[in-house]
Amino acid sequence: MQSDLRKKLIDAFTLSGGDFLSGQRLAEIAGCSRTAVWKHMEDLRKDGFIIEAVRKKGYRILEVPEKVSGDEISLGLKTDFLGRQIHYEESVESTQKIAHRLAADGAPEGTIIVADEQTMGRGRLGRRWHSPKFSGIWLSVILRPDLPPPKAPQLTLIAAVAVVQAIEDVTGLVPQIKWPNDILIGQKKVTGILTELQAESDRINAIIIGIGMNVNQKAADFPEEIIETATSLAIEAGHDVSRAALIQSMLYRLEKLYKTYLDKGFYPIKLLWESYAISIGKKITARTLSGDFSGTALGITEDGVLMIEESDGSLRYVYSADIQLDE
Ligand code: BT5
Repeated sequence: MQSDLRKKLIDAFTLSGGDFLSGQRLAEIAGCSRTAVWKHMEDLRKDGFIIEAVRKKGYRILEVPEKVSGDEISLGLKTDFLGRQIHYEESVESTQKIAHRLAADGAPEGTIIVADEQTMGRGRLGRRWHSPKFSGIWLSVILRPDLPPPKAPQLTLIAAVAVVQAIEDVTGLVPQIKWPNDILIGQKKVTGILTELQAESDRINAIIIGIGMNVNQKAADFPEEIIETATSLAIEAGHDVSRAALIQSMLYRLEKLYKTYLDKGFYPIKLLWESYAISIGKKITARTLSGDFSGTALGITEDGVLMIEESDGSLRYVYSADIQLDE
Protein backbone atom coordinates (compact mmCIF):
# COMPACT_ATOMS: atom_id res chain seq x y z
CA MET A 1 0.00 0.00 0.00
CA GLN A 2 2.70 2.41 1.09
CA SER A 3 5.02 1.43 -1.77
CA ASP A 4 2.09 1.92 -4.15
CA LEU A 5 1.90 5.53 -3.09
CA ARG A 6 5.64 5.90 -3.37
CA LYS A 7 5.54 4.53 -6.89
CA LYS A 8 2.78 7.00 -7.86
CA LEU A 9 4.89 9.89 -6.55
CA ILE A 10 8.02 8.76 -8.39
CA ASP A 11 6.00 8.26 -11.62
CA ALA A 12 4.58 11.78 -11.26
CA PHE A 13 8.08 13.24 -10.99
CA THR A 14 9.26 11.19 -13.96
CA LEU A 15 6.41 12.60 -16.07
CA SER A 16 7.05 16.16 -14.86
CA GLY A 17 10.49 16.03 -16.52
CA GLY A 18 12.33 17.86 -13.75
CA ASP A 19 9.66 20.51 -13.07
CA PHE A 20 8.39 21.36 -9.58
CA LEU A 21 5.22 19.66 -8.40
CA SER A 22 3.26 21.25 -5.56
CA GLY A 23 2.31 19.30 -2.45
CA GLN A 24 -1.34 19.82 -3.40
CA ARG A 25 -0.85 18.44 -6.93
CA LEU A 26 1.11 15.44 -5.61
CA ALA A 27 -1.61 14.75 -3.04
CA GLU A 28 -4.23 14.72 -5.84
CA ILE A 29 -2.17 12.44 -8.07
CA ALA A 30 -1.40 9.98 -5.26
CA GLY A 31 -4.84 10.23 -3.65
CA CYS A 32 -3.54 11.05 -0.18
CA SER A 33 -3.14 14.00 2.20
CA ARG A 34 -0.43 16.65 1.87
CA THR A 35 1.00 15.44 5.18
CA ALA A 36 1.34 11.95 3.71
CA VAL A 37 3.10 13.45 0.66
CA TRP A 38 5.55 15.27 2.95
CA LYS A 39 6.22 12.08 4.89
CA HIS A 40 6.93 10.16 1.71
CA MET A 41 9.26 12.86 0.44
CA GLU A 42 11.21 12.56 3.70
CA ASP A 43 11.39 8.79 3.24
CA LEU A 44 12.69 9.23 -0.31
CA ARG A 45 15.33 11.62 1.00
CA LYS A 46 16.45 9.03 3.56
CA ASP A 47 16.72 6.51 0.74
CA GLY A 48 19.22 8.67 -1.14
CA PHE A 49 17.01 10.80 -3.42
CA ILE A 50 18.20 14.42 -3.57
CA ILE A 51 15.04 16.51 -3.34
CA GLU A 52 14.63 20.25 -3.62
CA ALA A 53 11.70 21.76 -1.72
CA VAL A 54 10.83 25.40 -2.43
CA ARG A 55 7.97 27.30 -0.77
CA LYS A 56 5.02 28.02 -3.07
CA LYS A 57 6.56 25.87 -5.84
CA GLY A 58 6.68 22.44 -4.25
CA TYR A 59 9.13 19.62 -4.77
CA ARG A 60 11.38 18.33 -7.49
CA ILE A 61 13.82 15.45 -7.62
CA LEU A 62 17.37 16.52 -8.49
CA GLU A 63 19.03 13.12 -8.28
CA VAL A 64 17.88 9.54 -7.94
CA PRO A 65 20.07 7.12 -5.99
CA GLU A 66 22.44 4.94 -7.93
CA LYS A 67 21.30 1.31 -7.93
CA VAL A 68 23.56 -1.72 -8.15
CA SER A 69 21.32 -4.03 -10.16
CA GLY A 70 22.74 -6.38 -12.81
CA ASP A 71 23.15 -3.85 -15.64
CA GLU A 72 25.21 -1.35 -13.65
CA ILE A 73 27.60 -4.10 -12.56
CA SER A 74 27.83 -5.97 -15.89
CA LEU A 75 28.58 -2.93 -18.01
CA GLY A 76 32.37 -2.66 -18.00
CA LEU A 77 33.01 -5.71 -15.80
CA LYS A 78 36.47 -7.13 -16.61
CA THR A 79 36.25 -10.61 -15.04
CA ASP A 80 36.10 -14.05 -16.68
CA PHE A 81 33.69 -15.78 -14.33
CA LEU A 82 33.18 -13.73 -11.17
CA GLY A 83 29.94 -11.75 -11.30
CA ARG A 84 28.94 -13.22 -14.67
CA GLN A 85 25.77 -14.48 -12.96
CA ILE A 86 24.17 -11.72 -10.91
CA HIS A 87 21.24 -12.18 -8.60
CA TYR A 88 20.02 -8.70 -7.65
CA GLU A 89 17.26 -7.75 -5.21
CA GLU A 90 16.32 -4.30 -3.99
CA SER A 91 15.73 -5.43 -0.41
CA VAL A 92 16.49 -8.76 1.29
CA GLU A 93 16.93 -10.08 4.81
CA SER A 94 20.50 -11.18 4.06
CA THR A 95 22.34 -11.84 0.80
CA GLN A 96 24.07 -14.75 2.62
CA LYS A 97 20.74 -16.47 3.08
CA ILE A 98 19.94 -16.26 -0.64
CA ALA A 99 23.48 -17.33 -1.55
CA HIS A 100 23.13 -20.47 0.60
CA ARG A 101 19.90 -21.37 -1.14
CA LEU A 102 21.29 -20.75 -4.65
CA ALA A 103 24.51 -22.64 -3.85
CA ALA A 104 22.54 -25.65 -2.59
CA ASP A 105 20.51 -25.50 -5.83
CA GLY A 106 23.72 -25.74 -7.88
CA ALA A 107 24.48 -22.09 -8.76
CA PRO A 108 27.78 -21.94 -10.69
CA GLU A 109 31.05 -20.68 -9.23
CA GLY A 110 31.26 -16.90 -9.49
CA THR A 111 27.55 -16.24 -8.94
CA ILE A 112 27.03 -13.07 -6.92
CA ILE A 113 24.06 -11.92 -4.89
CA VAL A 114 23.72 -8.19 -4.37
CA ALA A 115 21.06 -6.08 -2.69
CA ASP A 116 20.45 -2.37 -2.19
CA GLU A 117 19.30 -3.02 1.38
CA GLN A 118 19.45 -5.80 3.98
CA THR A 119 16.90 -5.89 6.77
CA MET A 120 18.66 -8.66 8.74
CA GLY A 121 22.27 -8.37 7.58
CA ARG A 122 24.47 -10.62 9.65
CA GLY A 123 27.98 -10.55 11.05
CA ARG A 124 29.90 -13.35 12.76
CA LEU A 125 28.50 -15.22 15.78
CA GLY A 126 24.94 -14.09 15.11
CA ARG A 127 25.78 -10.37 15.28
CA ARG A 128 23.89 -7.86 13.19
CA TRP A 129 25.27 -5.95 10.23
CA HIS A 130 23.75 -2.54 9.59
CA SER A 131 22.91 -2.39 5.86
CA PRO A 132 20.82 0.69 4.99
CA LYS A 133 19.28 1.26 1.58
CA PHE A 134 21.39 2.48 -1.36
CA SER A 135 24.33 3.61 0.74
CA GLY A 136 26.52 0.51 0.93
CA ILE A 137 27.56 -2.69 -0.84
CA TRP A 138 25.83 -5.77 0.50
CA LEU A 139 27.19 -8.63 -1.56
CA SER A 140 27.74 -12.39 -1.38
CA VAL A 141 29.99 -14.38 -3.71
CA ILE A 142 29.72 -18.13 -4.33
CA LEU A 143 33.01 -19.95 -4.95
CA ARG A 144 33.55 -23.69 -5.36
CA PRO A 145 37.25 -24.38 -4.77
CA ASP A 146 38.34 -28.01 -4.69
CA LEU A 147 39.78 -27.78 -1.16
CA PRO A 148 39.41 -29.40 2.25
CA PRO A 149 37.27 -27.38 4.73
CA PRO A 150 40.19 -26.29 7.01
CA LYS A 151 41.49 -24.12 4.15
CA ALA A 152 38.32 -21.99 4.15
CA PRO A 153 39.65 -19.19 6.43
CA GLN A 154 42.24 -18.41 3.74
CA LEU A 155 39.39 -17.23 1.52
CA THR A 156 38.45 -14.54 4.07
CA LEU A 157 42.01 -13.22 3.86
CA ILE A 158 41.97 -13.31 0.04
CA ALA A 159 38.71 -11.35 0.06
CA ALA A 160 40.19 -8.83 2.51
CA VAL A 161 43.11 -8.14 0.17
CA ALA A 162 40.71 -7.76 -2.79
CA VAL A 163 38.59 -5.27 -0.81
CA VAL A 164 41.63 -3.16 0.16
CA GLN A 165 42.90 -3.11 -3.43
CA ALA A 166 39.46 -2.13 -4.79
CA ILE A 167 39.13 0.73 -2.30
CA GLU A 168 42.61 1.92 -3.29
CA ASP A 169 41.82 1.65 -7.01
CA VAL A 170 38.55 3.56 -6.86
CA THR A 171 39.15 6.13 -4.10
CA GLY A 172 42.91 6.39 -3.54
CA LEU A 173 42.28 5.83 0.19
CA VAL A 174 44.64 3.36 1.89
CA PRO A 175 42.74 0.99 4.20
CA GLN A 176 44.24 -1.56 6.56
CA ILE A 177 43.22 -5.09 7.50
CA LYS A 178 42.55 -6.15 11.07
CA TRP A 179 42.69 -9.94 11.33
CA PRO A 180 40.64 -11.73 10.28
CA ASN A 181 37.80 -9.87 8.65
CA ASP A 182 37.79 -6.14 9.36
CA ILE A 183 38.87 -3.48 6.90
CA LEU A 184 39.64 -0.21 8.66
CA ILE A 185 40.36 3.34 7.67
CA GLY A 186 41.93 5.37 10.45
CA GLN A 187 41.02 2.66 13.02
CA LYS A 188 37.31 2.70 12.04
CA LYS A 189 35.56 -0.17 10.33
CA VAL A 190 34.57 0.43 6.73
CA THR A 191 34.05 -3.20 5.64
CA GLY A 192 33.31 -6.54 7.27
CA ILE A 193 33.66 -9.98 5.69
CA LEU A 194 31.75 -13.12 6.64
CA THR A 195 32.81 -16.46 5.17
CA GLU A 196 30.41 -19.40 5.41
CA LEU A 197 30.67 -22.95 4.13
CA GLN A 198 28.63 -25.71 2.62
CA ALA A 199 30.88 -28.71 3.10
CA GLU A 200 31.16 -32.44 3.63
CA SER A 201 33.76 -33.82 6.03
CA ASP A 202 36.58 -33.77 3.49
CA ARG A 203 35.58 -31.28 0.81
CA ILE A 204 34.01 -27.89 0.29
CA ASN A 205 30.87 -27.80 -1.83
CA ALA A 206 30.56 -24.05 -1.78
CA ILE A 207 32.12 -21.18 0.03
CA ILE A 208 30.01 -18.08 0.49
CA ILE A 209 31.91 -14.86 1.04
CA GLY A 210 29.74 -12.02 2.31
CA ILE A 211 31.14 -8.51 1.97
CA GLY A 212 29.51 -5.51 3.65
CA MET A 213 31.05 -2.15 2.68
CA ASN A 214 29.98 1.25 3.97
CA VAL A 215 30.12 3.53 0.94
CA ASN A 216 27.97 6.66 0.98
CA GLN A 217 26.66 6.87 4.57
CA LYS A 218 27.07 10.16 6.40
CA ALA A 219 28.23 10.03 10.03
CA ALA A 220 24.69 10.64 11.29
CA ASP A 221 23.38 7.61 9.35
CA PHE A 222 25.12 5.13 11.68
CA PRO A 223 23.16 3.83 14.65
CA GLU A 224 24.27 4.84 18.15
CA GLU A 225 26.08 1.53 18.88
CA ILE A 226 28.58 1.92 16.04
CA ILE A 227 28.79 5.68 15.50
CA GLU A 228 32.22 5.77 17.18
CA THR A 229 33.61 2.66 15.50
CA ALA A 230 32.27 2.74 11.92
CA THR A 231 33.07 4.91 8.93
CA SER A 232 32.22 5.06 5.22
CA LEU A 233 34.25 5.76 2.10
CA ALA A 234 32.29 8.99 1.51
CA ILE A 235 33.15 10.23 5.00
CA GLU A 236 36.84 9.45 4.45
CA ALA A 237 37.08 10.66 0.85
CA GLY A 238 34.89 13.73 1.32
CA HIS A 239 32.62 12.84 -1.63
CA ASP A 240 30.20 10.13 -2.74
CA VAL A 241 31.71 7.06 -4.39
CA SER A 242 30.16 4.86 -7.12
CA ARG A 243 29.08 1.53 -5.65
CA ALA A 244 29.00 -0.11 -9.09
CA ALA A 245 32.63 0.91 -9.77
CA LEU A 246 33.67 -0.51 -6.41
CA ILE A 247 31.89 -3.81 -7.03
CA GLN A 248 33.50 -4.15 -10.46
CA SER A 249 36.95 -3.48 -9.08
CA MET A 250 36.39 -5.82 -6.12
CA LEU A 251 35.27 -8.69 -8.39
CA TYR A 252 38.23 -8.12 -10.73
CA ARG A 253 40.73 -8.08 -7.87
CA LEU A 254 39.14 -11.07 -6.13
CA GLU A 255 39.16 -13.15 -9.31
CA LYS A 256 42.86 -12.38 -9.94
CA LEU A 257 43.86 -13.23 -6.36
CA TYR A 258 41.73 -16.38 -6.34
CA LYS A 259 43.36 -17.62 -9.56
CA THR A 260 46.82 -16.90 -8.13
CA TYR A 261 45.84 -18.79 -4.97
CA LEU A 262 44.62 -21.85 -6.90
CA ASP A 263 47.77 -21.83 -9.11
CA LYS A 264 50.49 -20.95 -6.62
CA GLY A 265 49.04 -21.56 -3.17
CA PHE A 266 48.55 -19.18 -0.25
CA TYR A 267 52.10 -17.82 0.09
CA PRO A 268 51.83 -14.90 -2.40
CA ILE A 269 48.52 -13.89 -0.80
CA LYS A 270 50.03 -14.11 2.69
CA LEU A 271 52.75 -11.62 1.70
CA LEU A 272 50.20 -9.19 0.28
CA TRP A 273 47.90 -9.64 3.26
CA GLU A 274 50.72 -8.93 5.72
CA SER A 275 51.65 -5.76 3.83
CA TYR A 276 48.16 -4.39 4.55
CA ALA A 277 47.75 -5.76 8.07
CA ILE A 278 47.45 -3.28 10.91
CA SER A 279 48.23 -5.58 13.82
CA ILE A 280 51.46 -7.33 12.84
CA GLY A 281 54.24 -6.52 15.30
CA LYS A 282 51.81 -4.76 17.65
CA LYS A 283 50.56 -5.62 21.13
CA ILE A 284 47.04 -6.99 20.86
CA THR A 285 44.40 -8.82 22.84
CA ALA A 286 42.51 -11.60 21.10
CA ARG A 287 39.07 -12.23 22.54
CA THR A 288 38.19 -15.85 21.79
CA LEU A 289 35.41 -18.14 22.92
CA SER A 290 37.90 -19.86 25.22
CA GLY A 291 39.24 -16.67 26.83
CA ASP A 292 41.36 -13.57 26.15
CA PHE A 293 45.02 -13.77 25.07
CA SER A 294 47.39 -10.81 25.03
CA GLY A 295 50.75 -10.51 23.38
CA THR A 296 52.53 -9.45 20.22
CA ALA A 297 50.95 -10.39 16.90
CA LEU A 298 53.69 -12.10 14.92
CA GLY A 299 51.86 -12.73 11.68
CA ILE A 300 49.75 -15.43 10.09
CA THR A 301 50.62 -19.04 9.33
CA GLU A 302 50.40 -20.67 5.90
CA ASP A 303 46.79 -21.54 6.80
CA GLY A 304 45.80 -17.99 7.75
CA VAL A 305 45.89 -18.64 11.49
CA LEU A 306 47.02 -15.71 13.67
CA MET A 307 50.20 -16.22 15.76
CA ILE A 308 50.56 -14.38 19.05
CA GLU A 309 53.64 -14.38 21.25
CA GLU A 310 52.55 -14.09 24.87
CA SER A 311 54.63 -12.19 27.45
CA ASP A 312 56.22 -15.42 28.74
CA GLY A 313 57.47 -16.16 25.21
CA SER A 314 54.98 -18.93 24.46
CA LEU A 315 53.37 -19.05 21.06
CA ARG A 316 49.61 -19.15 20.70
CA TYR A 317 47.67 -19.93 17.51
CA VAL A 318 44.34 -18.15 17.19
CA TYR A 319 41.77 -19.55 14.78
CA SER A 320 38.86 -17.24 15.49
CA ALA A 321 38.66 -14.09 17.61
CA ASP A 322 37.97 -10.39 17.85
CA ILE A 323 41.18 -8.40 18.01
CA GLN A 324 41.78 -5.32 20.08
CA LEU A 325 44.90 -3.22 19.49
CA ASP A 326 46.59 -2.46 22.81
CA GLU A 327 49.01 0.16 21.51
C1 BT5 B 1 31.42 -8.77 10.14
O1 BT5 B 1 31.03 -9.41 11.30
O2 BT5 B 1 32.13 -7.80 10.09
C2 BT5 B 1 30.85 -9.42 8.88
C3 BT5 B 1 29.89 -8.51 8.16
C4 BT5 B 1 29.43 -9.12 6.85
C5 BT5 B 1 28.30 -8.37 6.25
C6 BT5 B 1 27.97 -8.89 4.87
S1 BT5 B 1 26.89 -7.84 3.99
C7 BT5 B 1 26.63 -9.04 2.77
C8 BT5 B 1 26.52 -10.36 3.50
N1 BT5 B 1 25.15 -10.61 3.93
C9 BT5 B 1 25.06 -10.63 5.27
O3 BT5 B 1 24.00 -10.82 5.89
N2 BT5 B 1 26.27 -10.44 5.82
C10 BT5 B 1 27.30 -10.27 4.82
P1 BT5 B 1 31.62 -9.08 12.75
O4 BT5 B 1 33.11 -9.09 12.71
O5 BT5 B 1 30.93 -10.04 13.65
O6 BT5 B 1 31.18 -7.60 13.04
C11 BT5 B 1 29.86 -7.28 13.41
C12 BT5 B 1 29.92 -6.04 14.28
O7 BT5 B 1 30.29 -4.89 13.49
C13 BT5 B 1 28.57 -5.66 14.91
O8 BT5 B 1 28.39 -6.31 16.11
C14 BT5 B 1 28.70 -4.14 15.06
O9 BT5 B 1 29.42 -3.83 16.24
C15 BT5 B 1 29.57 -3.73 13.90
N3 BT5 B 1 28.77 -3.27 12.74
C16 BT5 B 1 27.51 -3.60 12.36
N4 BT5 B 1 27.17 -3.00 11.21
C17 BT5 B 1 28.25 -2.25 10.84
C18 BT5 B 1 28.51 -1.40 9.73
N5 BT5 B 1 27.63 -1.20 8.74
N6 BT5 B 1 29.74 -0.79 9.69
C19 BT5 B 1 30.67 -0.97 10.65
N7 BT5 B 1 30.47 -1.76 11.73
C20 BT5 B 1 29.27 -2.42 11.82
